[in-house]
Amino acid sequence: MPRPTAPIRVYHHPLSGHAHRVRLFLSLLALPFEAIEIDITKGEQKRPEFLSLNAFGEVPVIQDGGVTIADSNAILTYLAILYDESGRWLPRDAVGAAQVQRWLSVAAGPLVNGPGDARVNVLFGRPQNTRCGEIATALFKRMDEHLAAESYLAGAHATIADVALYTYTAHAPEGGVSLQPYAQLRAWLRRIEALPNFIGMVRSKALA
Ligand SMILES: N[C@@H](CCC(=O)N[C@@H](CS)C(=O)NCC(=O)O)C(=O)O
Repeated sequence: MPRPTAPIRVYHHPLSGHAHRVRLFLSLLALPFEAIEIDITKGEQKRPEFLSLNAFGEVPVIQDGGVTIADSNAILTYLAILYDESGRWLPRDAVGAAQVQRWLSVAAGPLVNGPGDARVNVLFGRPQNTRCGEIATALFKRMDEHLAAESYLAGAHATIADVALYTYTAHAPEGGVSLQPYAQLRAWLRRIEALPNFIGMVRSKALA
């Protein structure tokens, strides 16, 4: 298994689920990393020195030796291809890779637009948007049905699809979205939390 020559630098914020999915995957792969906090509540992500790492002005970003990668799903893909030669976390065959990518698209779409945005509204004291709740309900119902037949999102074992979907699903109650109706979804969360080297994300003050 290849190893980085120095700890991978991860620019993150402790309440960013996008950044947490990267820290989680680094931990699951048992790769050394150094977390550098960017205070997105103070606009540090829009300063020139950070924009030179990610012109979109968002965490997460990683630096691995001379390589800089932004975007959580791009980072998961990079880490899986470079550091997991077994192809377990990101299958190398066309169908297996497509099945994972299908869920990475969900992680960048309805997961963010539904439960993700509902949580951000609570965290930042913004008015709640009913559309977020509707998107979350439709998504979690679909995931729950899917997980009745499969242990993990893209098949019989965990892949980066599960890593990408975990955080904003687990933290949906912080946005007022209950997980109680979804028994299969909750069982899937517990399976991920039982993986060796799992690390969670801090709960937001909204529910502390
Ligand atoms: N597509 C990006 C989205 C990242 C993202 O939305 N990051 C948020 C924190 S969760 C951020 O940095 N927001 C600050 C801003 O937009 O100014 C990814 O997957 O990494």
